[in-house]
Amino acid sequence: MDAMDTGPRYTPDHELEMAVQFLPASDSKKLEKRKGLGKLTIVLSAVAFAFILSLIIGLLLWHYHLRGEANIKKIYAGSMRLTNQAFVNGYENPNSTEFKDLASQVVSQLNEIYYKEPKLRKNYISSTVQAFSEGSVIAYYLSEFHVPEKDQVEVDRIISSIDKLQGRTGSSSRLLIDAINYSALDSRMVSSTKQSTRYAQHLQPNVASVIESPGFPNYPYPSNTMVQWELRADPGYIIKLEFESFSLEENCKNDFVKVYDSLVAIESRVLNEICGVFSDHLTFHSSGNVMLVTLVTNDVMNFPGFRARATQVPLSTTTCGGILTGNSGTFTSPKYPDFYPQLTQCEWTIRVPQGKFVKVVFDKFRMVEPGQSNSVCQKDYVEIGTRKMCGTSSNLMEASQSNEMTVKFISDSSYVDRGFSATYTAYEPSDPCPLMFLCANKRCIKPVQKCDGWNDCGDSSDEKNCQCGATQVSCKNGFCKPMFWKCDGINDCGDNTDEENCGVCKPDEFTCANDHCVSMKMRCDGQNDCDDGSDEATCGKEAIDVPCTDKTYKCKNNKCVNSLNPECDGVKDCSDGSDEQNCDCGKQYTKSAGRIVGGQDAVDGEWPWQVSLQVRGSHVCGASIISDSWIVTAAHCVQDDTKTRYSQPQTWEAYFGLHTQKDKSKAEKRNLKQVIAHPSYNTYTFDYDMALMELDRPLTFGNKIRPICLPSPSYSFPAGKSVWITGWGATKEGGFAATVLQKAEVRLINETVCNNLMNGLLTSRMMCAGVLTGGVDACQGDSGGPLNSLNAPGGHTFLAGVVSWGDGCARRNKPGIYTTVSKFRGWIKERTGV
Ligand code: 4AZ
Repeated sequence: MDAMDTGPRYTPDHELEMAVQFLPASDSKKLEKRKGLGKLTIVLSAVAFAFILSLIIGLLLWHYHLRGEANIKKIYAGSMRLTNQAFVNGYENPNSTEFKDLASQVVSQLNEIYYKEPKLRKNYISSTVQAFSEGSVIAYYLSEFHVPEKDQVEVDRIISSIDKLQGRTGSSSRLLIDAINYSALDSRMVSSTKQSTRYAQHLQPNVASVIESPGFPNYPYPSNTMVQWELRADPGYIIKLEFESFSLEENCKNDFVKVYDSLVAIESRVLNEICGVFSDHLTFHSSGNVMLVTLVTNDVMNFPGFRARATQVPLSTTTCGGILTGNSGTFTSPKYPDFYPQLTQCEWTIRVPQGKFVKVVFDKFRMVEPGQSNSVCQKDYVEIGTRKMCGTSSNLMEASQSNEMTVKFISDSSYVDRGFSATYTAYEPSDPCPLMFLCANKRCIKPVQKCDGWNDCGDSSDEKNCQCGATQVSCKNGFCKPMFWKCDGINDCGDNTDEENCGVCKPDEFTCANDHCVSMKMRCDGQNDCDDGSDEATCGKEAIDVPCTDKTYKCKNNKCVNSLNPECDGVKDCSDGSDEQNCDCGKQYTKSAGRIVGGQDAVDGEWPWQVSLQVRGSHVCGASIISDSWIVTAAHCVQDDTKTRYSQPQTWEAYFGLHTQKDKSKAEKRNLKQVIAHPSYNTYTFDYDMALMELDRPLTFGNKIRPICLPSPSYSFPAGKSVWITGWGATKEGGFAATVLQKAEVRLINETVCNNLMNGLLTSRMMCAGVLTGGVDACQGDSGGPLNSLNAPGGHTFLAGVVSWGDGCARRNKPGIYTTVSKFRGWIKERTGV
């Protein structure tokens, strides 16, 4: 159950429109004087009168309309402590008499404060109390002003020093106040067109409350919405908020979640603003017994949203710092890898044996905060000696000149982050890196890592001043890179040297689809210089019919066009429009920006064509939906062994719309009617590793179940293109299968480069994808699943490959090998009609 449903729900948002006042009427005496004049005079007077009247109306319109527009609605969020009040339970419920009574006193007091200051009095509209919390009583409120643009800075200044004004309130007021906190409300929350909802929840001991964005997980959150969750814990407790799933739009300007250490959205109390996709720890702690979570969306794209668990945990003072001794050890910022608490100060003294020096390496380091310059670090930072460090870095290192080092960590009241995880080691001053290479940043790396093309030091010092060997490319900028990276479509040198002179065309030449080279000047000049028309493709005019080759796209009417990947790109290239037919495929209803090895949890519904093929209730292979009755998998998944007849349809159950293997109840299940392995599949070479499966009953497509697009035989997937692999396979070589569907981004790798890396084992029906540094790959159990390639112009995902084989998983220089689907387009059509 959504625990939030149990809390009081109210929508206090009021629409406060500008009050309109009229100017005094015209002077009536002047009008009386005009009585009794001659006809002409009367006519002239009437004309003059009409002129003056229209002038006055014009002036009035100008005054109210144009000048009124220059007034900007500003809402200030504030909190204050009422020192002479004691908290009663009724203050938690805005409908209670106690709440209303105290709220009206607070509003009167605020009115009194604002009326004292002419600049505020003039622009003040009204205030509303949002909530109260313990200690003595803290009041949270919003005050609305309509401020002319020119006065904004002044009003901001007065508001920021409001605590001085409150001292001047009349003695009649019953409330004694202090600890006033103010800031202008985030302008994205001010819009009057947003639907606004506020939920309140008092957490129960030992019970987690779940808060979810509206519609989660089945529907994307709504547009133009602001939802606030007001969370309270018992006195003496703080709130721990853990996001279990988080998928919002990448751009925080559009949609965002803000978490506040307050019950009103005061900027100085914001813990963080988050958007995009998170699959790792995203946990916040309040400093007191209240927290406010806000979700704000606009009308640009909606995403699945989030689910979070809120619990109350006992308040304990954060202990951190201390004395660290020995030759090595680790230490972290408080609560790492959760977000560190605000207003924290820690100090570690690292003392290593006499005669040795200290080296600290920060494996993880993140203290990012809006308004904080990474060179000055005035908000949250780590300080070692005179050096202050903030921002984010993966290779921070500090070394001492004695056997002692002091590391300080400081956080202020707003914005918290993940902090750091660090390792310290003692080193011999005369030999900082025994038998190792000493980087300029004092890191030690293995000698073989020097000049190997990889930036192992982090500061590239291991790749400088290198004599390139015969197996390396000499980059113009002095780096040496492995030869097999040459011409792989990726700029490894940094200055593109490794991608120049790739045996195709010179820099001032255009590479035709048929690999001919023509002068760049011939591109889009109206002449078919390449012979295949590719130099005239996508020049902003209609595609031209060209003789059919294996590089051209064949329309339904058997004519061929020269356009690159014309299918479903939103542009009609074929004269019969067939390139834009059958395009109800490859659309991601639920999309995010980023186990498979080195991947992350997919968002539920993100890969709606992903299938889990199971035998006796266990996941065995992946597959992809290509129509309501057919799926594609790998032939090696359907080879019989001594125990199981994988080639038989009755062995299998196929699950659709599945996210976590722990909950199959929500997924669609189908049995199979037939299994067709490619007749040329070779069990030794894995050549022709493709199979088709027909379902016993057609699927009904919805948001979480839909087909992927199949590429035509001419579809081009260039080396270097970023593609996604998905599956429930092992999360490391020899490891266990994933529970939640995993996704990982990899790149397509040049065929020649890959064949060299795979010792010549590639055939023309295989393609390679991976991250050559290692760490990201498909693995056992991902087989049969999709290699997803997004065609940006049309926004459709194409099935570039089927997970087939590899030399282990995620090893350096060992990409994953995939069956090239475009080579099987004819066979698929022949066997399935799709
Ligand atoms: C497998 O055993 C498997 N690293 C699939 C993919 C890869 C390796 C093994 C690629 O199903």
